[in-house]
Amino acid sequence: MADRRSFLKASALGAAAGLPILTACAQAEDEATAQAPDQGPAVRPVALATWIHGVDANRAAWPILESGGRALDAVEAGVKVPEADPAITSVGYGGAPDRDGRVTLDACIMDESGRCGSVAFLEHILHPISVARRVMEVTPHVMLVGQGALDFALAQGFERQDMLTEEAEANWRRWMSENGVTAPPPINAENHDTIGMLTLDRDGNLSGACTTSGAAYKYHGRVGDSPIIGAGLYVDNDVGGATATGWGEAVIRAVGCFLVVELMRQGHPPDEACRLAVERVIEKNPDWRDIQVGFIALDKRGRYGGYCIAPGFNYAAKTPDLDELIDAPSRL
Ligand code: SD4
Repeated sequence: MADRRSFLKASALGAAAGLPILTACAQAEDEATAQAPDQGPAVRPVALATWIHGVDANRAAWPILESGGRALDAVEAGVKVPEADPAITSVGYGGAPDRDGRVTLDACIMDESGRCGSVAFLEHILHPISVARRVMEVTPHVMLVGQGALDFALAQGFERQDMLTEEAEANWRRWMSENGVTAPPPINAENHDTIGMLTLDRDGNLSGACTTSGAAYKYHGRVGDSPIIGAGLYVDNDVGGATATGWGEAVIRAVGCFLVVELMRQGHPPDEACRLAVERVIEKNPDWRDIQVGFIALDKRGRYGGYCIAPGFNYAAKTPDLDELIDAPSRL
């Protein structure tokens, strides 16, 4: 990894010096093994996912990627793992409810051709990411919300189920009695562990997915960044993909993931693109010292990186050569 990090640094210096990194990428992107002198070999496949639960998500995605399967199938399979895990309290089943005690889910998915699907404020469905994919594949729309999203899911054969676990309900009741109905949702690094995931398959195609139960004890009806294309997730198969975690309102204000991808398009390597996007979030959010926002990014060549405001954010990376959890560098 040390070598990889120094290679990323070298690329960052190249970008700063105005070297034609993007042009080199574009020329090389059809050849999995192509090498630009200052970039090293392209790496495929790659799975990248936020937080420690990203390790298992990557492992669930890996058999698909390794056998030459599609990035889209891999990214969906990956994020379904935390969606179904009751121990993960801000994704899917077992996620913290809103202040009315209802678990409302946000998710989106994007494929290599720029198609995307999204659901927001969706209740009672174990795998919102699969509903988002269905929105993408069988409707002319990008986004369905609330009751309409639920009706669509049920009509598509998804089962209705209770998503509030006993433990999540007990925590919610305790928080409400200690804080009252008008308190803002708790804002700290631990409150944010959405899964955002990016995959690059053996054919060189990228996909991404992001799914969450959102900020704990949010106002009923609140939607965060995670289902919003460009904010919580963005993929451009010519360039790379990015996904976000943290205080969604701050990410939305900066259109964070679109920004990360555009920075990569300008030639910044993924880690530097994430850092610059965090700087933008900081510029746009005067309360930035009190919040957490983290981005991860994966480019077309299999290079990846992450950056966040406050220490504590980590992400998982898996390639043919490594399977690791990385502490993202932070501004604070
Ligand atoms: C949101 N970005 O709804 C998400 C929060 C998050 O775990 O990361 N939650 O704002």
